[in-house]
Amino acid sequence: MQNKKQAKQVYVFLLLISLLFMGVVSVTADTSYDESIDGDLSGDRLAPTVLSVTAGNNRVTASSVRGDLEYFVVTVPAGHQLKQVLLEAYDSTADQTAFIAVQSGTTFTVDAASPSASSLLGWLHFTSSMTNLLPSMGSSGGAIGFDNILPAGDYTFWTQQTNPTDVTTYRLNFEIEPLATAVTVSHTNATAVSTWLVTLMLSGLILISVALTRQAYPATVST
Ligand SMILES: [Ca+2]
Repeated sequence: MQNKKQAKQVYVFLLLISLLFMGVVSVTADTSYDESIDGDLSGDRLAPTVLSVTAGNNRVTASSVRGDLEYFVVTVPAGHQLKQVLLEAYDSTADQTAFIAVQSGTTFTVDAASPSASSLLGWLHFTSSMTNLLPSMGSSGGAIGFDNILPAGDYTFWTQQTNPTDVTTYRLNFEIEPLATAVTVSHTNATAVSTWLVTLMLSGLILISVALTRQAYPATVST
C-alpha cells in the first residue's frame, strides 16, 4: 500500500514536469511600459517603439494630445494569442474619446495625415467606459478585421488623442496567453518564478529518492 502511494506521488511529479515542458502548465510574468518612466513612445510610424512583452499582462501607459502620436510593436510569441486589450485607466479633463488602430508587421504603413482603414486590421474610437477593446477593433468598418483575438505574430499599434488641449492618459493591458492554458501560474517577478520551479523540482527529487529507498529496503516483509 505504501509503495503504491509513493509511486503515485512520483507519477504526479513526473506528470507536472512533463506538462511544464509541453507548455500545458505555463509560467507568466508581467511587463509594463510607462511613458512617465520609460520615455515618450515613438511618434514615427516607420520606427515604432518595440515593446518587450511576454505571456501575461503587458501594460502600456501613455499620454497624448493632438500632435503626439504613439506607435509601438507588440509581438505575440508562437503558441500564444493576444487575448484582450483592456482599457484599465483613462484620465482626461474633457475628452472621453481617443483612438487606437492596429496593423500586421513591425511598421505602420498608413499615414496619419491621410488615413485609410482598408489596410488596417482594426481600429476604434475608444471611450473611457470601455473594457476589452479588441473585439470592437476587429469589427470596425472598412478594415480587414479579425475575430476577437489576434494570433501569434508582429503587430504595430497606433494610439492617439486628437484633442488640441486636453492631454489624455490611458493605460492599456495587452493580455497575452498561451494557447494551452490548462493551468496558468502567475508570478510578478522572476525570482518568485525561479523559487517556485526549484522548490517543485527538489520536492520531486526527494519523493523519488524516498520511493527508491523504500523499494530497496522495504520496512515490512510481505508473506
Ligand atoms: Ca505620448
